[in-house]
Amino acid sequence: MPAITNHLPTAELQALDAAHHMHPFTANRDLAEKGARVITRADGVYLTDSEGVEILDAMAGLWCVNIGYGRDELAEVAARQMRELPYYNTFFQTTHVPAIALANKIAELAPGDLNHVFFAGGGSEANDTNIRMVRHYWALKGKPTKSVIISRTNAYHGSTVGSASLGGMAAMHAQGGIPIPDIHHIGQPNWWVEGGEMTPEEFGLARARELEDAIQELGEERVAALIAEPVQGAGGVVVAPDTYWPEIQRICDKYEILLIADEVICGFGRTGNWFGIETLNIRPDIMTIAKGLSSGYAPIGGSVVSDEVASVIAGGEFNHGYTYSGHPVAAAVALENLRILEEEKIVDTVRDRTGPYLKQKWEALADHPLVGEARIVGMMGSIALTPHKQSRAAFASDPGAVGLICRDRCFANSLIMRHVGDRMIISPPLVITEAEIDLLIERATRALDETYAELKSRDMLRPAS
Ligand code: PXG
Repeated sequence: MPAITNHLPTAELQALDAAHHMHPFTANRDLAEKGARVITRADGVYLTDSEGVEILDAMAGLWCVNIGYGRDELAEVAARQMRELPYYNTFFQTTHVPAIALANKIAELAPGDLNHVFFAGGGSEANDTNIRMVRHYWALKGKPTKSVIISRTNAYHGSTVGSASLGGMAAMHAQGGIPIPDIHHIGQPNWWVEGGEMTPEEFGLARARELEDAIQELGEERVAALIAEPVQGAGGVVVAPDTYWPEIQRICDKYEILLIADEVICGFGRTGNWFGIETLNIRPDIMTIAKGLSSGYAPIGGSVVSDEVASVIAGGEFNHGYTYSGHPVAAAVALENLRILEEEKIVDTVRDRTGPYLKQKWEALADHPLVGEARIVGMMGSIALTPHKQSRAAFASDPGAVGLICRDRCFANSLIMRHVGDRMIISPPLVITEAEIDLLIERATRALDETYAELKSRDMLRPAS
């Protein structure tokens, strides 16, 4: 076999990829026919593919490359750590400096009494930890019947059996025998799609009260926790109406249930504060973290746990842990990433300067004939595509068909903007500059114009009846 390097022609790399690599969330036979896009390098907010095309990555990889690509400091820290101590575990009454330092740093950054970290390899594993930890917590408190975890439709919490059960993605639940028992879903606060005749404010309250209804229906003595993303990411950057979170917090305070904030996307500056819970004024008992923790340079996640929960769990042995919990190289890389985020005031810049700049430009996209609402919090934004704004109509075509056309027009314009159904989403690196934001908006507008023209010519600008 020839050495597989960047220098092989694209078609050859694609054939080798198709022969042996199974892609996540992909119809692999279809992809094998088309050939996967091969990314060869990246710097700042730009990717370069195997054809030498430079692409503006408005998704920061998978919502994770918060400090942008190409930061040598992280590579150097990783190399140093690999030489010094490439691996050791934190089981069996042992620890190491990177895990100690990272846990302390996270405790310092996390608000309130979220002072204890249980490490995992990523967000899915961390949410599996959360399932077991909250159930074990209640068992230790003498309330073993409190095992139901409430989540929301269209939520994404990961792909393991446990975390996908927490998630509210119907297409995922249709495969592989999930959900596991004792997971209950309530409606998502997606006013654009599901708000009907209600105002956003009325709808936000109504959806939050589904939590209270569920607790009453299931019985408080059965409910362990609610898990929710401060802003739903993979579900389409769904920003809840302003009335939603205060009501959810009121209900969590009133009943004896734990609140788990899944900060895998929102954490580490994405919403313009260190954590989404600060932007939305939420007081959770546990936070799930991953992605921006290391800016994706190394796989690491974790559960950040309150003093109260940690002290109950500390009472005995919690029979849970991963080979790579607190992996020294990943932890050292994450620590260096946090240093850069902090010292270069990247979160402050998003909150005070680039975030408001992007918001103004992004919201102006709502003037485009194809765009209904445009929502954005910090550096995560979405636009709803619609054939008729006033009625918030869906398209007559299959859900996602228009989004896919727009996604392809984005690629053709060297912009990575994702689609979730007929919603387009962005989540750029937090280091994106004003000039790069201008370019992002210029390319997005061109993609929208081209999509509009294509829909017109194919007679697809029709609302669903
Ligand atoms: N929670 C949230 C809120 C996430 O967004 C996870 C947990 C799981 O994390 P790991 O590290 O196990 O993947 C995620 C991950 C997409 C997409 O298509 C989003 C995620 C992962 C893959 C694809 O938007 N989010």
